[in-house]
Amino acid sequence: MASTSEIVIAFDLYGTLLSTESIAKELASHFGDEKAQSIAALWRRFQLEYTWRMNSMDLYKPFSEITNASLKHALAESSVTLSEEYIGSLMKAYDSLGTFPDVPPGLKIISSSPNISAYVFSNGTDSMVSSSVKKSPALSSHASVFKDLITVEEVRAYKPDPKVYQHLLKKVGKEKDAGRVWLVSGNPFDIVGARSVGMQAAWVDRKGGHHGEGGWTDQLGTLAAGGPTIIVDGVEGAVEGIRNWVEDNGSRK
Ligand SMILES: *[C@@H]1O[C@H](CO)[C@@H](O)[C@H](O)[C@H]1NC(C)=O
Ligand SMILES: *[C@@H]1O[C@H](CO)[C@@H](O)[C@H](O)[C@H]1NC(C)=O
Ligand SMILES: *[C@H]1O[C@H](CO)[C@@H](O)[C@H](O)[C@H]1NC(C)=O
Repeated sequence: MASTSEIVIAFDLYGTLLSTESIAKELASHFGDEKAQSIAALWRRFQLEYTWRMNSMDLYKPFSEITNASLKHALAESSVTLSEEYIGSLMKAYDSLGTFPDVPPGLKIISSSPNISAYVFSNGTDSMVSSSVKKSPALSSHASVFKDLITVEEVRAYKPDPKVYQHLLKKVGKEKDAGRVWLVSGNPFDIVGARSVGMQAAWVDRKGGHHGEGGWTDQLGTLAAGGPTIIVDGVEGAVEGIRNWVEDNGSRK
């Protein structure tokens, strides 16, 4: 029983463990709240769109270059410009992001649970992800919880390309046992991607219940292998929810 009870959890980094709110605030100091919000939303949209377009074209560039180019697209759509220097400082801000409040208690549970193995799993590059984890004031004190920082750099493709999740499964030694590996992510496309290679997935819906927004609305799962295994309100809820799910379903295989 002991050997079958290991729980492997891979956490998405940006938007799941680390909040990019400080970057939006930085933009707000430059453009005012309203404009900054629409630029940040466009930036995020183009960032995702660019990674998916690169996947479709079978091309790869590091995430920092995607981020840089997609910001310029968002600025151009909004008819504003920023100096290269300022863009550089915005991108540096990725090294000092804060965690969401539910993250430290979740990681604390993991640090006292020998049967949980935790990983960071990101489409950033190795160096970007390791600076984000080590330099984030809030996350660095918990960095030892993670057994490894796994990125897409070696695979040269972005989520939700199945190669990316297969790389994760290989790195955690569960290539033949995807159903025992969990992804925790706030990104619906990431959840659907993980499910379609047979992994379990906990979707972090921080808006759920708070503002009457939130809830799983993504429909692509109905055309693929389904949506989230469980829906949770944060990282602490994810760790608890996964533990409960494994206890209820663990003997099933
Ligand atoms: C993991 O360990 C905790 C105690 O640290 C225990 O409550 C839980 O049942 C274990 N889970 C599994 C799946 O073995
Ligand atoms: C962003 O891209 C431009 C080229 O378009 C390059 O000159 C600049 O150094 C890049 N900035 C960062 C921070 O990577
Ligand atoms: C991928 O990772 C980047 C950087 O790790 C992050 O900003 C984003 O939320 C993730 N989602 C994408 C683009 O797949």
